[in-house]
Amino acid sequence: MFVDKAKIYMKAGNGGNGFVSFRREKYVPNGGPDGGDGGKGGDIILRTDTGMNTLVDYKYKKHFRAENGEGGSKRNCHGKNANDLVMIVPVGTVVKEAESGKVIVDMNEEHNEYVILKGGKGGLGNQHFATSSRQAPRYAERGQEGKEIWVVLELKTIADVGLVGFPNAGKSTLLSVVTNANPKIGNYQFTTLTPNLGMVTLKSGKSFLMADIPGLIEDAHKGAGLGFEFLRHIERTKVLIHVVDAAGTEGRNPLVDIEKINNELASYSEKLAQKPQVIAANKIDVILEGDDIVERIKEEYEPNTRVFPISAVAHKGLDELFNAVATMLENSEFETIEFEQEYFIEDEEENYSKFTVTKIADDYYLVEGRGVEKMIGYTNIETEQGLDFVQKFVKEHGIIDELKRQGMKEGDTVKIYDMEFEYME
Ligand SMILES: Nc1nc2c(ncn2[C@@H]2O[C@H](COP(=O)(O)OP(=O)(O)OP(=O)(O)O)[C@@H](O)[C@H]2O)c(=O)[nH]1
Ligand SMILES: [Mg+2]
Repeated sequence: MFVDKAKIYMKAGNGGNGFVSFRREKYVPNGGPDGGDGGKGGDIILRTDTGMNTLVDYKYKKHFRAENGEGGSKRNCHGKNANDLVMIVPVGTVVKEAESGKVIVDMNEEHNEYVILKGGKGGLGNQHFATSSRQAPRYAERGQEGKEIWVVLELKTIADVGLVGFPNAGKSTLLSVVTNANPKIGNYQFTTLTPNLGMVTLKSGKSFLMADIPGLIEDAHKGAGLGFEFLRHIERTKVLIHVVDAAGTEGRNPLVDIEKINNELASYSEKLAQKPQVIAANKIDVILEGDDIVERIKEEYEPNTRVFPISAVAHKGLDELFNAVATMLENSEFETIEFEQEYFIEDEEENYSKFTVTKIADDYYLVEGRGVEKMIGYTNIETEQGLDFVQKFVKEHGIIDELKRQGMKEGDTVKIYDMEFEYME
């Protein structure tokens, strides 16, 4: 089965919690804090493997979670870091955020390993929170939550040459006669349902990879037919061979066909429309005598786009066509088409500045958030300086504004982790 799209969920491991404990030794009545740190949660890593060429592995199993880090323990014992979860994808997989469709990473040849989700950091044990005036901190940091995300994996085959054209134009036939690929060929529309790939090897020994996709029809970009979905497979090919049924065996006008396909390409993307193209005027074995259709196509499109009369079935004109394509591949400078990152998984900083305020009773509010928690952990609020610092922090981070918005008045209590404050204007 050829699966070229999959929607999956992934979550990095949570960090282990820091630990609260105190040394107990003979002859030492009140030992210092010795709670160890939590271990780091596992990352989710994407890795390409050239031996893999479909996304079938992601069709049935859809949830992927990396392990959580172990909690810290007494006697400064550090919790174990979790193993990373490595997910293997085919080369050419583009990973997009599921909801927005924005690109996170393009797993092309150069980008063969990518940490998509970082595991949560382990929380610090209480040993880190001792200060000269606060020697027995009963506080330890919680492990950071591993990030999670739904993504769509899309396999965009990396072929040098792509075949486009109406259904029944002879694309699959052409692929089958010059490569060892064995695509389905039939005299009915949409014989090809999934993309096919084949290696073309010329007499000169040169070779390139060619992709055949289902036929396009007019209004394909509005959802008609099948082919439009598959255009992404030829988005990064270097040259397009536009196959047209020059004999008009289905009663259509080849000149109109070419124009319609070009319009469909342009409505998919400007890049596709601008791609170097040659026209393969196919089925010349059945063109009626005296029909000058090939000349008329040439008149319309040459010299910008070269036109090659061929017969895929009768193996006519194929050397000329493919030699010209090979020369185009050789002589032109092609930028490697890479999909640039458009979606950035929320970074640390942002995470730290987030907080939530919950109204628990009429005069009682709860403030939570990683940045807030850390601030409280580090601050010795038993000193005036420490208290000042907390006040400044909650003001500057918009926490007071939010509390007021939820109705806090003078005299109400605000709980921030293990601290309670009375609000005064
Ligand atoms: N006479 C003649 N028939 C051809 C030639 N090339 C292909 N055909 C026929 O045209 C029909 C369609 O060929 P396919 O190769 O399946 O066409 P396709 O473009 O891949 O079609 P879709 O997969 O539906 O998009 C088949 O019956 C082929 O035998 C040719 O050069 N001459
Ligand atoms: Mg086909």
